Amino acid sequence: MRISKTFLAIALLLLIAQGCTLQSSQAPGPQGAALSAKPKKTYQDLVVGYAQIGAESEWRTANTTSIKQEAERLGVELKFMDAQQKQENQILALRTFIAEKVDVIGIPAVVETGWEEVFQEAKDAGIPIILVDRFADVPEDQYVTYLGSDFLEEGRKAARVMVSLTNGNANIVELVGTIDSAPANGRYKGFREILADYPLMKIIDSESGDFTRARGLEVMRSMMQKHGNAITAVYAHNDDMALGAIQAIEEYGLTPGADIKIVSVDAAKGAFEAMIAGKLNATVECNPLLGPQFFELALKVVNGEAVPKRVPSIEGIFFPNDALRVLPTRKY
Ligand code: GYE
Repeated sequence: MRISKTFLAIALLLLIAQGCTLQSSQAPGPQGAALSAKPKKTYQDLVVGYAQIGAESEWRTANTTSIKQEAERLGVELKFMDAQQKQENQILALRTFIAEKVDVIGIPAVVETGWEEVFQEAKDAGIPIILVDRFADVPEDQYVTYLGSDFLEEGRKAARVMVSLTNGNANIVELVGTIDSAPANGRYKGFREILADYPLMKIIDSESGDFTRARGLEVMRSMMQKHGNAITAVYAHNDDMALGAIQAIEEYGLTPGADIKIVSVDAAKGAFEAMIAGKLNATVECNPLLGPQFFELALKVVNGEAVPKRVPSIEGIFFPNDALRVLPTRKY
């Protein structure tokens, strides 16, 4: 009896001592949890898979740079794959990351649907998924958090700006982003939500330019052939497509920014240059510099810390008047 009491006391002391050392090397946490917790991972221990969509736009290039630079800065081991805008390639990337047993996966889903099967495979392998930039329409238990912009709100902002630029009276051509992608869906819907109150704001045509400048040019060329002078406004779901449209409008012999008002989304450098040249009337900001927030979330998730299910980015709108002053401060 006596011996076992002494033994218990020593065991208790040892446990407390171990708890103290564990706690001192960790971020503050609940005392009880520290006693049983594994040592926490640091950025240098992290292995992260990032299944990038491609390089379709200035926005995407800036997003890639942000992820790569931040991984480098923090000492995270980053496995980066470029899916060339194809869902099957992104699925392949996820399966590769699962086989390689990465700690966490980040993915901007190229389209919203068709992810359940592979997301479940990651879940079964115990690998958490963080949705970055583009949402995937999957059950809530298949991803830990979604970090990105509010695309619906971006569509609303673009519509409000378009209404004021055209005094509530316009024949609009819409250049839609990648079909079934979260940003295209949100920007499409939010725009219409606001326009519903303005009967003279008409969307006379709408087609996908897949978020690229080349497709924006092609689609706008055919729109000019089809509707010609009837077009008074263009709403492009991103700056690259707007830049393509600007070229098509000039080729047709009209003046972009004056004969045809143009509003786009992203606020990338190319848009500022176009605004300075008077060819673009406004751009709604969508922030691609998600690296710092992404890796912070990744580390928390891997260490079992709570993260919000939705982490939004803060964004504004820019006009030609600000463009000269703001351009030198832009990081993308
Ligand atoms: O607006 C566009 C890019 O998903 C928010 O993708 C992103 C969009 C961005 O290609 O330029």
